[in-house]
Amino acid sequence: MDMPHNHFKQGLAENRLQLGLFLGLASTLSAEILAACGFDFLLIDAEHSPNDLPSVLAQLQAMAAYPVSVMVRPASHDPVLIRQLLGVGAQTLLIPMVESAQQARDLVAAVRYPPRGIRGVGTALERSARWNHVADYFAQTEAQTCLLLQIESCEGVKNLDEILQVDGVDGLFIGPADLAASMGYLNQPAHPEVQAVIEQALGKLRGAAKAAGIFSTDPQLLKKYQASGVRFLAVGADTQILRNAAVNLRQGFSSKAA
Ligand code: 3PY
Ligand code: MG
Repeated sequence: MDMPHNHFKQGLAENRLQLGLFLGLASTLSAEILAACGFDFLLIDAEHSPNDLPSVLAQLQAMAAYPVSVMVRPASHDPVLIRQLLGVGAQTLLIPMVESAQQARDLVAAVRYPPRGIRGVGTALERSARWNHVADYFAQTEAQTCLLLQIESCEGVKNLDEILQVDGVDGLFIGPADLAASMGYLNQPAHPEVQAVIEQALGKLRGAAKAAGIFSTDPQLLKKYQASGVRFLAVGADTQILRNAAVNLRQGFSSKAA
């Protein structure tokens, strides 16, 4: 059988804006519902959400039949965890809290097989190779893997120029919440000083070989980010959509009996 194609990576290469949502509900049902809603990518979050390897696998399986790209955000840079996530079939990884070129190089090595990297070989046991049904798996896997790193601290911003030079990184994603916290503006991602740093970082990424991405739910900020050349945008989270829809529904009713 054919190697699964990474449409998200292709979209970035063709300069097509990729719109997505974070998935934090750790539910195959809600993942499958959202998979049919027209987003380019859905990001299974295992950094802040209660997702583990089996729940990531189950959601990948639930969404496999739908025309959506799936990304996974692991909780750490651990190459063992990264190997396992790639093994269950994640093709695009978003790695949080990358602060140096060395960390970026280590992460590139974690997603590549020797001699270019350190990923362990076990395709007979792995969904990534469809248990060896994909005949030319080793020839194709690097081209179908997409590595995205999060820049979300003062240190990461300081080292952005060097991180941008690291071969094998496909995109850099600004995390406004953590960046704001790192700058001393906890819970104020829209603070003008935070926005100035984000603008500067996006300016460096414009025209660079690596795609820029960011998260926001603020329509004004999203417009601004889009105008500054961002190629992948996370515009919400399943948890937040559910919460807001439930609050709005409830608010439409009076508590008083007629
Ligand atoms: C952040 O804002 O810190 C994120 O990781 C997601 O956008
Ligand atoms: Mg973050």
